[in-house]
Amino acid sequence: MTADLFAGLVERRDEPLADGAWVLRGFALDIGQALVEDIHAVAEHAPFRHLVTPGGFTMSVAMTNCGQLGWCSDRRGYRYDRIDPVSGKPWPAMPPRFGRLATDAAAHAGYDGFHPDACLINRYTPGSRLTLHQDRDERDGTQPIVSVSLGVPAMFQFGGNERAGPKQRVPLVHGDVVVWGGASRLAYHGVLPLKQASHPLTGEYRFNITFRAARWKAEG
Ligand code: MD3
Ligand code: FE
Repeated sequence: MTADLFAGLVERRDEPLADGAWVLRGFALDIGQALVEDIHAVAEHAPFRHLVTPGGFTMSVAMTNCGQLGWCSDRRGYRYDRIDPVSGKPWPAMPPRFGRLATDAAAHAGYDGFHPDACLINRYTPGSRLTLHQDRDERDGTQPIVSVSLGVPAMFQFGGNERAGPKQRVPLVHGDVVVWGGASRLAYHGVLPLKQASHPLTGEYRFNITFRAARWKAEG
């Protein structure tokens, strides 16, 4: 109810973030509740879990996946896998609403024909964070990544192509979509520790969905 009330009041606008990267404010706002319901449906089949990094640290962010390929981490490394190692079964299919949103958002930012085969869902509780990293487990750097923020707001950190370079801080709130491509595709980024807060649709949680074309390879 509250979400619907605000849906018409929050501004939709496109903000350039860096070369090739756009923040589409409120792009997913009108389907926010449906997306949260889809996340819960995915998590019934592939529960959220805390992955271990190759260095032996347990991540504070809980993760699950849907779509053909899921991002996995353990002591052996990072990889994309067709099978959920927890259930031993393929990841749940990507909800049709997810695929449409990813393709529409990418096209809106100038990346036509984006068809993700991998969808990683991150779940944050107060204090959860993602330390500065690059996303480079995908085969083709010409394909963008689309990310959707839901629930409690977070402070995103966005740097350049070197870990030690200058960083901008970008607040991301419920319904915001970010498209990362082109010259920004290998930029360092992270999420600062989530603050304690409550959102009418997610309680104390923040969810972030990222869409990737993990195995996609350009012709020629
Ligand atoms: C910048 N997730 O799952 S996507 C991740 O809020 C991740 O959970 C963030 O970073 C989160 O890997 C939001 C942000 C993102 C993704 C890909 C990028 C930023 C990027 C690629 C290049 C530059
Ligand atoms: Fe990332």
